[in-house]
Amino acid sequence: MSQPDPDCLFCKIVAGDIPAEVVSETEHTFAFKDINPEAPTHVLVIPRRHEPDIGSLAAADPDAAIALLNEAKSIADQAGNGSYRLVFNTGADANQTVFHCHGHVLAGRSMSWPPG
Ligand code: DGP
Repeated sequence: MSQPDPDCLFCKIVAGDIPAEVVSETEHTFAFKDINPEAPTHVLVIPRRHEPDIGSLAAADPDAAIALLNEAKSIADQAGNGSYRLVFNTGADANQTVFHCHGHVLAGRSMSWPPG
């Protein structure tokens, strides 16, 4: 298991050092409400282990990556009618601002394509 990054915001949320509205906890994952919701349901699903993005998580710990996808579906299923968007902003040009892997589970409203 990799060590938490002491400078990482989401590692601090997993550790309970920064408060968050927790939605679920599993062996591999931790989920909490986004502080700036963009939909009626906007939950961040993250791995407990510190990896910067979904690609590095899948390479380092495939079980954790699969667990994250399963938990995202579970959260979306609880949100409503089966329609949801799962977004992994990856890299600064894709608007990733927190470099601890996270999937945005967005549901509860109609969405357009392409995203901005
Ligand atoms: P991204 O741009 O994909 O890196 O998304 C980061 C998200 O993290 C953004 O939607 C806002 C959310 N966020 C940032 N700081 C906090 C925080 O302290 N608490 C919570 N709950 N969410 C946060």
